[in-house]
Amino acid sequence: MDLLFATRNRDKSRELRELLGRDFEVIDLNSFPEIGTPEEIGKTFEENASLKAIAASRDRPAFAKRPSGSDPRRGKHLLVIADDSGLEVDALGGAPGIYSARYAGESANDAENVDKLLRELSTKHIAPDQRSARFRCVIALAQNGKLLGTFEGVAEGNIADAPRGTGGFGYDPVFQPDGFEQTFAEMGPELKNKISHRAKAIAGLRDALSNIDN
Ligand code: ITT
Repeated sequence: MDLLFATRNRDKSRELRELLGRDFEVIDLNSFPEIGTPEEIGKTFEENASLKAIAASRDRPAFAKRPSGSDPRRGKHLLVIADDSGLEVDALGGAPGIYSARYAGESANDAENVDKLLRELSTKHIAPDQRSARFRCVIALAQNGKLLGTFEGVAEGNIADAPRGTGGFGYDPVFQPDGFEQTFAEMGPELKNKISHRAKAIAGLRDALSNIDN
């Protein structure tokens, strides 16, 4: 099954491909420079995931020019998914939450966001046993400008006192999931993909896709 993933975040795309496996051909917006990215004006992960999926699924002419020379008619009905995700830290009232990607500023990179998070926790003197947090991921599924469903996954854990590990992306080096000694960045993709927020959201998406005749 073909899916257009409405993201330009290559780390998310890589993880989604690993999670969905070979039954799905996933193309992301890096193959469609002409498709614009909507402003993420929603107040929840669900709203932002939905608006990203719906906006991209309206852009039918772009799909007709799909790479790989496949049947352009399929473009009209192409299923579109979008992922809105982030980290909620209890001691910070749920921040950075939906602002995770731009926590340290509009064009902040992963290292700057992680730095800001650790600085906030240390400035507020948050003790190691009060650093509970969760990753939340909502995946929205849309077709022809209509929302077909949203699927949520959550991974509970704690914020480490310093970054550890080189795998993954984003806040992975400081997120230690409950029941594990390693951070997401230390454990490698196989284990992360078994327990992550994104893996749980994908389970719901898979169920929905198995009921769609496309
Ligand atoms: P798109 O909107 O184009 O999909 P984005 O990077 O802007 O890409 P979001 O608005 O959903 O995506 O922001 C998600 C941020 O949350 C992301 O930049 C990471 O910093 C963080 N994040 C999400 N999932 C993560 C994961 O599995 N591991 C580490 N950090 C994650």
